[in-house]
Amino acid sequence: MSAIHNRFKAALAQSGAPRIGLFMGLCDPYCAELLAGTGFDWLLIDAEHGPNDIRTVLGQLQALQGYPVDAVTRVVNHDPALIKQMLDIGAQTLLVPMVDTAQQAQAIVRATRYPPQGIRGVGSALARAARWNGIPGYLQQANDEICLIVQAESSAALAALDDIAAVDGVDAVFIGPSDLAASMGHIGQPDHPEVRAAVLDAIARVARAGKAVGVFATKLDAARAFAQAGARFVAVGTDTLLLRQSALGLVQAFHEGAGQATGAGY
Ligand code: 3PY
Ligand code: MG
Repeated sequence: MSAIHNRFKAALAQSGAPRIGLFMGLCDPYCAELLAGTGFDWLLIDAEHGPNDIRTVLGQLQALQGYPVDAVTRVVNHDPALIKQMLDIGAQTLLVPMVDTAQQAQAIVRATRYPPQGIRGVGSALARAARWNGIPGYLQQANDEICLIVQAESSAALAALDDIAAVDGVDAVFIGPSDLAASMGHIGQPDHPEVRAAVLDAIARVARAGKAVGVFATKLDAARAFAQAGARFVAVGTDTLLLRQSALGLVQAFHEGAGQATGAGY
């Protein structure tokens, strides 16, 4: 197996149980490493909405390395220069938000590939991805080991979904119910029945196109329904809300005199 084998890409290409993931917005390697051993199949380093930069993404990639969990990095936009930096620090699986057309998807594919397939600049001597020229054959193998996931999260994207899914080099399409809800006139209601129906329809269409499909689920019943409909990877929460909700619950339990465990052991 090559030194840069992309385990997540390989898993998406196979059938099997859906891969369960968590979005990380705490932007910290220490938190990422804590989560790495909790049983999730993949963890999303969110540089779209989380206050991440290249250095904080780098620290989280390093923290996850060696754990039985796959890192997915969400970039903030489609900028090829930013994508190049993310790839160079070792992000191999990218989630790119707000992809509304096949043309945009094609341009993003090209940003992730070295020539002749794309336009990624060559800087392997400076790149952790190549272990600073320490991985023989990195430049020749890198294109094949990139996993590109584009996000469809608007009515326009759903209208163009078949064309987006058909783009060569797009490994998977990820449906974003929150932005989709906003686009459909139901902002703040990702579980609205019309949004849920649109998500289920999108999952079926991407699966029919022969591409892997992922989705974010705000409720576990939705996660199960999406997996049943064919989603190959499902995010079931965020680290920010896990921390906030358990903090709120602990304070509330104290004030109510309930016997909830404190997570003692310290
Ligand atoms: C969305 O729901 O809009 C997201 O980007 C995350 O799933
Ligand atoms: Mg979104």
